[in-house]
Amino acid sequence: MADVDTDFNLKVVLVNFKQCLSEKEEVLMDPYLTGWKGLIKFLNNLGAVFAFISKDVLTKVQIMEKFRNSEQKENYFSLQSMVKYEISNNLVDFQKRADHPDSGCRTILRLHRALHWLQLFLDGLRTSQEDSKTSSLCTDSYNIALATYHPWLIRKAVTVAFCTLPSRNAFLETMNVGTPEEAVEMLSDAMPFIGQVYQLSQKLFEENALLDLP
Ligand code: 1PZ
Repeated sequence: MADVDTDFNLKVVLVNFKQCLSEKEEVLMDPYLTGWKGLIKFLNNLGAVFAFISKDVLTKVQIMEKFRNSEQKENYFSLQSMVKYEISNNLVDFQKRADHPDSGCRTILRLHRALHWLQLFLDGLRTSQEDSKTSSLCTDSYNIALATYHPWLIRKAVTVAFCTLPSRNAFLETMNVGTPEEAVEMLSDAMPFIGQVYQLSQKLFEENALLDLP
């Protein structure tokens, strides 16, 4: 595959999620988006069948980058400042998408749910037996974290895409951090940070009744 990015290294990507965590327990937007852009690259390396997924993530990252490049950029410095700003200025559609169809809050909520999937999947991969099926680990995490939010057609397409995934060890090698054992070690180091980013965001969205935004 000519367009495979051989410089790619999942460790570098996951470090961005560590950098999201501020001393004030905020989740910083820029490293969050950089982390997602790295995950898009990783997804693209897995094959064309994942293009419809990476395209959706890219669209969402671009929505957020536009806010970060606008006059309101300071308000989008962290997830916490974004929520405060958008809610106090009535910039969030709560019932159905209308005046603010692409608010930062609803856009980040989609990425936040996907981060939950990622956390469950990578933890599953890390703790699974060598002969475990990547597609089953993927499907199990998907059913817990994302499936309820997707219509039938997407659920079907996702299941088909999962079936093309390589074996557990081959998948760990696509992370480009060495042997499968070294990849597992890297995941053990990195996953707590993803977990913390997820928990802080979940708390924020929960406290502001943002978990069901249309
Ligand atoms: C290793 C294999 C990667 C599998 C990725 C598993 C996640 C499947 C997600 C399927 C998304 C399908 C395309 C678009 C769906 C959108 O409708 C939804 C809701 O957005 P809306 O329509 O409301 O604007 N988008 C999402 O749910 C975001 C999904 C992001 C998935 C990120 C995957 C991260 C990959 C990391 C690679 C290790």
